[in-house]
Amino acid sequence: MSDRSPFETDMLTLTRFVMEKGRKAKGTGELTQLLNSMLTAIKAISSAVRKAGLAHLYGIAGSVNVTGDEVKKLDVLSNSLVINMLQSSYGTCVLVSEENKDAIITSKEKRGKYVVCFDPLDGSSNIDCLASIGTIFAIYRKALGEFILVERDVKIKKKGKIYSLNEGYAKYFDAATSEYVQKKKFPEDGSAPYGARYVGSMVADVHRTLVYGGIFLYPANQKSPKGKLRLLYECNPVAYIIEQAGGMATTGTQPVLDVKPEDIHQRVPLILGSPDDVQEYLACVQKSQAGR
Ligand code: P6P
Repeated sequence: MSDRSPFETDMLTLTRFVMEKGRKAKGTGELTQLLNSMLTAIKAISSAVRKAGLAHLYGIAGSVNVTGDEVKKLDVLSNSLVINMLQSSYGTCVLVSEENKDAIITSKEKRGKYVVCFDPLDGSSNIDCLASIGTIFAIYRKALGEFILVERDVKIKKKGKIYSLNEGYAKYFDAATSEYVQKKKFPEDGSAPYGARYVGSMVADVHRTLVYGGIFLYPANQKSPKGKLRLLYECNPVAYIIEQAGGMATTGTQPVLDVKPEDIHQRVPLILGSPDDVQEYLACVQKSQAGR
């Protein structure tokens, strides 16, 4: 293993990949600059998370965000890092952050053509126990509203062997979810039961689902009648990636990506993963709705 840093070699870093693709696209370079600014913010967040224990960055920042989640010090730091880096990229016009009640409008002199919606530190409830956490972001070009694919050729398995949801809320589950979980634990065809995995950081649970296959569920339940996850900066980004990889992402009644946003912090139920697994869940929904 070379002891030289990536900067001394021609190792393809993500920064270099973005610049290579940007050059080939022969565009204005605005998206390249925006992506590299985002990457710099994420590297700074990653560094802060690694040093959090030493830098006393653990613990609650003493406030709650717009959707009622306790805000941790690293949340506050991560949010300001992303906002500052994105606005200084001269590529954004509007920012939507999980940590800010209102959309953030970029000043005229720094304004560009992209809207960026992000959760600066997803999974923050797991910060203190060092579980996987991460930054989720979606880039919408002003007036087109499309995601920019930044990773090619990733494909999800047609069917997996893992189901992922918070079973602590079993008492709140609707009939379809209860039936589906029962099928995973006690398969009627005598096949092996599914494994259960739940990190509690969507970014980690969805990434594992993409890589290993299976299904992630944060459905509506009696505790969260509309689901918990936010459409613009949690559900849409991961739904797009999963669909691009050949998977499915649904609210239980419609594809996530077909939902017309009504509020920047709107919540929707989210069920996503391998197509055969999501279809099996939808069959439980249809059965429940038919009252069978
Ligand atoms: P629960 C993290 O706080 C988060 O927003 C998502 O990353 C995660 O999937 C979900 O909430 C976990 O919620 O209710 O299971 O603790």
